[in-house]
Amino acid sequence: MKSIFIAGTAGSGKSLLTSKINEYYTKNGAFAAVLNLDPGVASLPYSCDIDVRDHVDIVSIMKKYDLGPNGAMIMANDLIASKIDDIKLEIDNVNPDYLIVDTPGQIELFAYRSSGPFLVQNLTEDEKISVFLYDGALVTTPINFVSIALLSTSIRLRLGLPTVNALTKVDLIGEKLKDILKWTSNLSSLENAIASETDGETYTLASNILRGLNLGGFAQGLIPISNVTGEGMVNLESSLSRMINLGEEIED
Ligand SMILES: Nc1nc2c(ncn2[C@@H]2O[C@H](COP(=O)(O)OP(=O)(O)OP(=O)(O)O)[C@@H](O)[C@H]2O)c(=O)[nH]1
Ligand SMILES: [Mg+2]
Repeated sequence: MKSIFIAGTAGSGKSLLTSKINEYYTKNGAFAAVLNLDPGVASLPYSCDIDVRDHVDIVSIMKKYDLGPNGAMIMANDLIASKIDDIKLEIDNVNPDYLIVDTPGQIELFAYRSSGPFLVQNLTEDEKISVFLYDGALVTTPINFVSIALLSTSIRLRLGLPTVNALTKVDLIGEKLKDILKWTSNLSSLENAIASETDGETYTLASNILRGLNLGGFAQGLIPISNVTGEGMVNLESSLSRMINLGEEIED
């Protein structure tokens, strides 16, 4: 069983992409299943094979412990981690070829608490990778792009998974896509874009962050996609196949 964790900023398109990848594998004759790890989600664009909401109820947690939504999310994630054996049993019962894991919207609560990385490391023993979603609607300015690249690097550090980077919502950003792709392939074009947008302390901070990010690599191979029009999905799917099957494409 190979697992694909879908991560990214709130609203970046994780759940919709989860459903598209599930459809893709199923259409190609593979046995795929979806695990929803978001205890707070009200509705999803796919039907879950395994759902943490069967194990924790965020509304009851808020009421019972008099917590706000973020406090309840933290407690819910810790509770999910404590139920890992039950969830693993469910995964083993389904036993798909591909397990696609939709992660919670509040990525910082998931990734920076110990429960998120614990779940990622221990839910399955086999190969796992992540897809990190850059929200196309967010990264249209150079400063936002650097900020999300910093977040994505930090999440990579926390989850410790080989990662495919994707840029979602390209159907909404028109000509900006060209700029974003230029920024990812040519560091000096991003530095120039930062210089033309800011100066003083913000410029110095952004340039220093960028230099640090560049040492570890960031936004590598960023794949533009639209979950709505399907644009770029073929590229994402082959990139996933290459990474997860170590070069072996799944058969049509
Ligand atoms: N135009 C466009 N809209 C998208 C795309 N991907 C997602 N959306 C929309 O963006 C909104 C959020 O999508 P979700 O899939 O729920 O995003 P998410 O990352 O799972 O959101 P949270 O779990 O709440 O953080 C929905 O209204 C989607 O229809 C895309 O590629 N293009
Ligand atoms: Mg979601």
